[in-house]
Amino acid sequence: MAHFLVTGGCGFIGSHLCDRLLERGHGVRVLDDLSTGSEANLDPRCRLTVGDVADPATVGQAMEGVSGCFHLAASASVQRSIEDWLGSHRANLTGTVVVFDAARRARGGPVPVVYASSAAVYGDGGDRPLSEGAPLRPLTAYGADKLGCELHGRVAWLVHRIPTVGLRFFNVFGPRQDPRSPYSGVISIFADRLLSGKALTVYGDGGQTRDFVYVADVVDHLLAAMADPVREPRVVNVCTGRATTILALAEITGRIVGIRPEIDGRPPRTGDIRTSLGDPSLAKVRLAVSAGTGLAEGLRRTIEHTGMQARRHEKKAAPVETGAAGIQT
Ligand code: NAD
Ligand code: UD2
Repeated sequence: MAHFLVTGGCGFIGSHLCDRLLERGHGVRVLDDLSTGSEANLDPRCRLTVGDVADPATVGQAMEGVSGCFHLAASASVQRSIEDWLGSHRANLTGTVVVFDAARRARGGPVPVVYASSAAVYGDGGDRPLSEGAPLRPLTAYGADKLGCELHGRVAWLVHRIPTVGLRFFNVFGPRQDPRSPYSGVISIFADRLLSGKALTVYGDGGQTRDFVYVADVVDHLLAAMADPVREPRVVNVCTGRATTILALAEITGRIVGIRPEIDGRPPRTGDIRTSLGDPSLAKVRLAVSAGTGLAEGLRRTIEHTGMQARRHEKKAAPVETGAAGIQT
């Protein structure tokens, strides 16, 4: 049984990875500051340290004795990288350098690191499917920091022989994605609003497209990357190669929930990318992994989970009848 460190393991993607590592009989350590993640997402068999990924002493301790590190901790919000440039940079780029440096210093030699990059490094890549060799023109500090992670991931190997693989996640969706912020993933927002009987907000004409990849397939890519025997630094897309418009997404989601969605049209969001579509071939060739879950099936599982969560919250919020003696009945 190997032990792995998952930074950001209390988050949406990280918690699904922790579940899968446990299923495979591995030991799991988690480092998370609970800034956006929640302990409720985490299987109690994981050993959780609540702390900051940008703190060298904390990360150094967490790295000791593990066979590999999955580095997912970051501020995933583009909006936060606009409002709090320095704070977002510290978490996303300084935190990643701290992880690489701790992987180098760990007793027993460099610890392999698989880390989360993002399609944000491409910026607005135009209509064609984006392969890893496409121009990298990030449009936000968030994307620039993710590109910085990739450059340091390359140096980690060239200078310190730390094996690294960067995974460029496109638009990830699935259970546990938090719908509560206007900048949450569109699928988590649509599912939550439809199940609450609310209208769906569509920014722009709804013709903008995204490559939506289901979280279980993202976990497949993370595990395949860690198992990759090749040690040279890699950067690999995590995508399906299929584009879906936001209007089509609204229609499919409505069909699965059984409610015709009411659309509330708004002006386009500043900086919104018109087309985002990835080329999945390198992952298939180099990591022998592909995203096999169709959008409709992924949506069904997400909506089922969201519905269950909504019912659980209703039960918690339901008024409690009290008898004459004020005793709860
Ligand atoms: P998330 O917010 O659910 O998970 C991030 C986790 O990191 C949270 O548990 C949070 O508490 C933790 N964290 C944040 N800053 C930290 C810090 N300084 N120290 C320790 N822990 C910290 O987001 P997610 O969607 O699961 O994203 C996971 C990773 O995938 C991130 O690196 C994100 O940039 C990347 N990514 C996600 C998507 C997507 O579509 N969800 C797309 C591209 C890239
Ligand atoms: C994703 C990431 C962002 C960054 C970016 C890089 C998330 C949540 N966002 O932004 O962090 O990595 O990719 O390219 O992972 N939309 C609506 N109605 C809504 C919500 C969204 O119409 O209620 C639209 C939105 O204008 C956009 C599309 O849906 O055109 C997708 O929005 P998103 O926030 O889910 O993801 P994206 O690609 O903008």
